[in-house]
Amino acid sequence: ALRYQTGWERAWRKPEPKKKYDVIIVGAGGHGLATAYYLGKNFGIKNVAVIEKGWLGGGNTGRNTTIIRSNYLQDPSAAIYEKARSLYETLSQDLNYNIMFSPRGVMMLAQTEHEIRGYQRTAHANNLQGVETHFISPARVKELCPIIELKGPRYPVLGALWQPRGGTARHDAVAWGYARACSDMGMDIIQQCEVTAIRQEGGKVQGVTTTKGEIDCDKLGIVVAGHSGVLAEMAGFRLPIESVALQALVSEPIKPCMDVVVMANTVHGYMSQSDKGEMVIGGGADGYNNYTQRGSFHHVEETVRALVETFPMISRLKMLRWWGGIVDMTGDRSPILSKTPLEGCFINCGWGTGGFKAIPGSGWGMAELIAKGYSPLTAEFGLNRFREGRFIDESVAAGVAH
Ligand code: FAD
Ligand code: PYC
Repeated sequence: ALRYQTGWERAWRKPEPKKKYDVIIVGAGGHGLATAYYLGKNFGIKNVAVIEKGWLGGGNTGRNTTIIRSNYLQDPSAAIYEKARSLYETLSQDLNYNIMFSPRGVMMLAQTEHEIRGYQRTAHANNLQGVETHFISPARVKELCPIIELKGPRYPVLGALWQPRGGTARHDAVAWGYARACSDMGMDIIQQCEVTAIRQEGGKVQGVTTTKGEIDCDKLGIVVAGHSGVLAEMAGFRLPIESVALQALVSEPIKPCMDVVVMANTVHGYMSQSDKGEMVIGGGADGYNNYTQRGSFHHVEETVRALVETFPMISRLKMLRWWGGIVDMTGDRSPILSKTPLEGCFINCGWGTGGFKAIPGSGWGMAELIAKGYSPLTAEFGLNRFREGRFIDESVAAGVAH
């Protein structure tokens, strides 16, 4: 039947690069595309190119397990993650593209006394920040997710931090929706085009050298996740970032058995069920720096062990696909959205294991930073915080072991 499906319009144009743009964004992941979108939508800046070395959404944006939540501890984090979560609520309508946002609820299990205290603290902080979360009892955990084993062979479930409006969305639809909207505004998304050098004169950015030639710009945004260190080196500065592999896997599809997202951070595993019925699974990041888009064997073993003890009914499931992405980790597990030592050059990175949920808020703030030189959403996430010791410690909220 698909034979007759011809003449479809391209969702986004396939342009050749122009000689010069007002703004170039390097990296067509969710954060780069959202930045371009809000530059156009909120500030009318549309002479923009998004340059991508592979295919758009082919980095971590298309490799993640799509968990969306905003249950972070510190005020600047809650502000940007909740801005993102609230934009996700209406993103399908905004982009006229179904991103399948599913606010089914996210729970983070407390399996030690220490975690109970940590999550109760977060619930109190979230209530002050206007983010709805609750610390719930083991009985309520079982009610929300009947397939959980509360006793556990190693760690019992003692409660959970529950965010009822957290959930999931279709990851590549987020990239595709933003890409189509950017292209419709006249922006150029240039794929299969690697940035190989950043050109500068007198301390100010001039443009980039790419595999499709030299392209000039007034302003440059570096939004390349696991390759941030590489691009920063091209621009002449260093970043407090490490790149490591984080892996995920999905099972064969089964009947609906779980309609919430569960993260079990003490035993290091998390799971949700996709609309197709596959169980979507992930665990901790690898313990050594690398640029491979696949994870280590010992981590996947640890992840599967953790999930089998939390959900014994999955012990016979067959796994279908297994992949990895390169995540960019900062020491305080918070992102960097910042001006850089090179005038006109901005950077958005350090989202590590948890940036999918942040895409709309990050794009919103980054666009404001590039357009106006300041954004209240990004102000605390500058590079200077590392020099000044103003860390935004989110190692508990990051959830994923690292
Ligand atoms: P990317 O999507 O990686 O985009 C960067 C782009 O830059 C890439 O497409 C790359 O090709 C391009 N690029 C790099 N170098 C160059 C160059 N020289 N020239 C041109 N282009 C270049 N987050 C959550 O919130 N929830 C989750 O459940 C979750 N699960 C995850 C599970 C896994 C297995 C992984 C790997 C990550 C997970 N994350 C999760 C994290 C999330 O995926 C990332 O934080 C987020 O997708 C980063 O988006 P990005 O746009 O910054 O990067
Ligand atoms: O940030 O919620 C998250 C997450 C879950 C799995 C990977 N990251």
